[in-house]
Amino acid sequence: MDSSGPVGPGCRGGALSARPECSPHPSDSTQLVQECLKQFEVTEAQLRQIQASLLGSMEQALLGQNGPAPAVRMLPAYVGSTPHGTEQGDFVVLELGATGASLRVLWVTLTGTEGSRVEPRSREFVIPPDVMLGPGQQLFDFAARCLAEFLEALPVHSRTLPLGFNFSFPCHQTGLDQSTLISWTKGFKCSDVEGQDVVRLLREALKRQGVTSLSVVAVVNDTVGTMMGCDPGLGPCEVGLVVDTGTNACYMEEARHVAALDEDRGRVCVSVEWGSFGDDRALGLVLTPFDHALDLESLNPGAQRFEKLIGGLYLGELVRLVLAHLAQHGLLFGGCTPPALLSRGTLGLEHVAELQDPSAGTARVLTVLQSLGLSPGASDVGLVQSVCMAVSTRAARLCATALAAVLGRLQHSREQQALQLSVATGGRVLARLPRFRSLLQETVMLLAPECSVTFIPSEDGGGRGVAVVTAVAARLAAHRCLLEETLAPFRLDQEQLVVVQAQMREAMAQGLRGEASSLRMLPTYVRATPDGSERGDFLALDLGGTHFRVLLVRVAAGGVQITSQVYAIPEQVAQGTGRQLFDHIVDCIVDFQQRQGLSGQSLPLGFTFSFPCRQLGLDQGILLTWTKGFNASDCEGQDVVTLLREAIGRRQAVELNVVAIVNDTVGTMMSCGYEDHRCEVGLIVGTGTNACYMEELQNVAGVPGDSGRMCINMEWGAFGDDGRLSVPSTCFDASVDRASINPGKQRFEKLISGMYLGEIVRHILLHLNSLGVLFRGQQTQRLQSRDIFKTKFLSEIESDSLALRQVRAILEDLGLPLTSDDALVVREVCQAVSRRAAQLCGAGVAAVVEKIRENRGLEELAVTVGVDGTLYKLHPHFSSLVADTVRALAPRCAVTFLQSEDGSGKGAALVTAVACRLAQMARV
Ligand code: 0WK
Ligand code: BGC
Ligand code: BGC
Repeated sequence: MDSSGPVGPGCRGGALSARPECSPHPSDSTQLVQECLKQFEVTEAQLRQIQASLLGSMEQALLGQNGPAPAVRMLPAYVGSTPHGTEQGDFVVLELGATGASLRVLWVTLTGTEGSRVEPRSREFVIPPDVMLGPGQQLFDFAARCLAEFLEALPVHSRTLPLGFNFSFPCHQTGLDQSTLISWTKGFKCSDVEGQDVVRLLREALKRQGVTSLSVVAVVNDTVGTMMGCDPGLGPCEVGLVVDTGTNACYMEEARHVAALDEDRGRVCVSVEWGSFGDDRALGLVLTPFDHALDLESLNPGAQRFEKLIGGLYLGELVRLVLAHLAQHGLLFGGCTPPALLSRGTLGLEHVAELQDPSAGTARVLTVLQSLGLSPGASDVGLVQSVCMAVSTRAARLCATALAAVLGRLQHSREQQALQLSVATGGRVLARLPRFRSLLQETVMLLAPECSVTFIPSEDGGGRGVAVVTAVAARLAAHRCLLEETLAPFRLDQEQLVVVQAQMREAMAQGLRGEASSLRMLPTYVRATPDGSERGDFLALDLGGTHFRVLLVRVAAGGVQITSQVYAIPEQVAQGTGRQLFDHIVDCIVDFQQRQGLSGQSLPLGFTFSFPCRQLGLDQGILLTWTKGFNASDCEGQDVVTLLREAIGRRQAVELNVVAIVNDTVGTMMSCGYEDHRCEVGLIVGTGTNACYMEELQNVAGVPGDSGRMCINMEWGAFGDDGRLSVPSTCFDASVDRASINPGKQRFEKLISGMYLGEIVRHILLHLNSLGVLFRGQQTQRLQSRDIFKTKFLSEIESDSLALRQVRAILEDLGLPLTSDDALVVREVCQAVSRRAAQLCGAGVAAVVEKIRENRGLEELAVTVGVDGTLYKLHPHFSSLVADTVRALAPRCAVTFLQSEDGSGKGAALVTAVACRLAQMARV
């Protein structure tokens, strides 16, 4: 710096000396003084330029487009859930960083009733300089000891008190209690903290110091605490402004404008971190040599340039540098530069506040200067005050400019020209420099005239606000525990799944041996999968899934052609009489034949009948019990093919040759087997669930012959109906079972399939609603109605491509009054329920493929599983979770899952084709 500018500490030619350096009083002093102070004047044009540049940086950062050195950071503060006003309880707040070399501990009691306040108890602890610059552990241990000391005198009574950590530094927050320090500011520079989660560091320190009565539930930036502490009676504060040792602001931004967040509804609090504005030279036009000198000697040169123009930590230093400059140029203190004026930190905020206080008379100013080791003359008072005024005026106007930029952002974000809002303010610069406050208001009105701003000084530096955020965090943390507790039984670990696999193997063996077992292991009389030589036209029926279909299946050399028609099975038919049901089926067949010009033709027909049937032959199946919402009378215990034939018989002029009845699992296996000959397992995960596979005939009791294989319909939906399934049954499963038309039956199915998952979720949501975790505990009528939460919602809500906003849309269509937190909770519930279903299904498939491998005495087995069913096909993660579980539980089986394209109708036709071919060969 040239001789005309300020000098570095100490004296010319090097080392600091106690003896003041003196220089002659220049003739043109007034002009020199004017020149010097003029540097601190910022014109309105410059302010507007800074305002525009800052607004530009803010919007760039919101879009996630930060340059190499982000001008401002725009950090989401995870405070979206605004206080209900009902928050109550005792909270401890630890404030670190807001007020420089001290930390404050507060005990805040929230009454939960508007207007009634309990004065917080607080204590300030001075932080030794070596602690502010030493190892991070030392700083956090110091904080923990202060907390312990503070609590000693207070009625803690072995409770665990929620602690809110007011940590006033730039942090990437990833949760209300997770925050990574980006960089220190304001006189702090502890090692091993930047890049770390400061909540973890505090928790570890509390542990090391044996403080067990505190649980850290939230970390909050001081601007957020200031905004949240704003008395709701004075109107919602949507901006929090702090000017203390450092400076910063936060405000409520539309969530959809924050690229870093996956949310578009509602608002979220964003900490601007404007202290770093200008680090990319945007401030070049207003920075003075004094600012550069201050920056060079600071702990973080080149950083926080904007803060160093405004923050209370720097105002005194700037004044000192100017006073030193003026003294060295003989313009002050008789041209003598006392050592005090050359040593950093001599002048603090309180000095500037006193020196510039217009009501402080000359005597007072002289006293203050003498207390600093200076020997001022009366003539110096005016100049010293002007210097203080120049520095703090610039600070106030620049702070106002930044605030005006934030207001401009709010105008953009709310698409409102005129804005009326309250700004909560905190910090000693605002509190101690009255001129600062008035200049701030004036300049804001100048730069943002359309905004009518009410400034609301925070009464306790944001302590109450931090307590409110902590209360909200505590509430969310408590909700998180309740949610974890509720969902824990749905989280199955590998060990539990291995047990399920073993229990299924045991039940399979018992079922095959014809012993009592919840797995009926029904022989299907399908002995082979298609070999591609099948030919002909076949009719097929597909009953039991979401849709009833009639199909015309043409099997030719070139492949299989299918024409099909979906028909509805009204509930009153599905739950009417058997006669009604089968007459309805024949009506559909006749309608189909007419549409396809097949009337009068008697094509071989394959009947996919997706219910448990004991087959006595390919075309004989005794219905054992209805499942999946069907309950037609006079059918159970009857041969379904007979019932169909009788219905055909009741209909004049209809000729149909029912050749085979197959289960949809068998149809699916056959249909996929036509494409992939290794397909020896059929799996359905749709309305219901079930599996079949090719078993060695010798293992099938009750079916003559012991060579070759036969397809076994496991009817695994009933697995566990004998109580031998160790998977914990939750009260929600019990509610779904109780409300079903077949209580106590199809236990495994009711844990897995599409007919039930939505209902399980609905019951869990009702439970969480009753606990106050969801929908603010408000009763939601809509959720009381059965089947209102469709299983397809799970598939939609869990889709990765669906942002939270779409989750909300689905739920709002259900008329649920939800917050964004609620949408997250609902998604988590859906994930837990579908994950359990997929894992259990995977454990079942693992049991089957291991059985086949062992049947064949193979080290390794490569097998294909043909799959169908809406849940398996539409759910975004179900199929991969099933495959992961099978890989984990049957590592020696290479399992390919082949989704059936044409459903099991084709399979039924192929079974019919095989039967016809075999019958043909038998006749030849
Ligand atoms: C389509 C098949 C049908 C089966 C259904 C199961 O063609 O046989 O019953 O899948 O899935 P859902 O329709 O129950 O979801
Ligand atoms: C920090 C901010 C804080 C402000 C006021 C700045 O140095 O980066 O996080 O809000 O000081 O304390
Ligand atoms: C039935 C099975 C059928 C499964 C899938 C179950 O309810 O009992 O026969 O395979 O649903 O549709």
